[in-house]
Amino acid sequence: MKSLACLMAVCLIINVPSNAAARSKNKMPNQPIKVYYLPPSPPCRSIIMAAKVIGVDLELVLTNIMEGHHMTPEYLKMNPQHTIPTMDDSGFILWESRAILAYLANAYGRDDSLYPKNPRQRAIVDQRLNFDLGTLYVRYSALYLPMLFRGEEYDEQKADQLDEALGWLNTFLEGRAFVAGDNLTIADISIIVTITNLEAFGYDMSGHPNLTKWFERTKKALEPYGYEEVDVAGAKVLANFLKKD
Ligand SMILES: N[C@@H](CCC(=O)N[C@@H](CS)C(=O)NCC(=O)O)C(=O)O
Repeated sequence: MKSLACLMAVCLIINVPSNAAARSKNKMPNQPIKVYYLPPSPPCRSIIMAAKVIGVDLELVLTNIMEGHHMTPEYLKMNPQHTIPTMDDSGFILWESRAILAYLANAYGRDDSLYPKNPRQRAIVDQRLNFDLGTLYVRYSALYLPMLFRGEEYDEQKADQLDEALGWLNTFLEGRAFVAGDNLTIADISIIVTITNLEAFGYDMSGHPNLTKWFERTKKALEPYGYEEVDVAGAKVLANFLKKD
């Protein structure tokens, strides 16, 4: 197992100011929401961008999973599953990035555009989030995590399975600007981190034209909310890791 120690030698706390300007006070958290994170971690990147879109402040707690900071008794008490991201909103603890995205949008969203209240519209967002959790990210992980962390070779069969999932995503995007409809939702913010990794890894997505158009559109939509500094920067760290193999 390689080490990302250069990136995470210490645990520190970083305040990420948001654009919370026009927010009524009762919609703001009492104190910044803590998120235990690591910069290159894809699910952590989605939380940071979503918080910026929503306009809610985060207190980011750098958590070095390569050095076991997620296995301390304190961390395990908070999250027995020992994953990052983990959120602590004034004592309300939550993990699983897509659940955190939904919570932030529900609790602090200016309106319901990121996570619609309409049952059918919300169901489509949920379907995309579940597709991401259960299919897209799983197939991405099956191909790339062994290459990233165990130095294994590119596996054509796993690549075909990932490409099949990208093909499904391409089909979902037929006639839609964003993955769940006409506007950006938390599903786009969850899915883009995987697609950003694929771009950084040099994966050829040109066979999926709806997907590549959506990718450019969503990059633009997230540009003011840390797309380059958070998402691309994290993906580049992983890509460098890949190239060292
Ligand atoms: N489905 C979870 C995945 C979380 C996850 O596996 N995070 C990785 C880092 S990207 C992690 O915490 N690994 C350490 C561990 O599982 O012990 C989510 O979206 O939050």
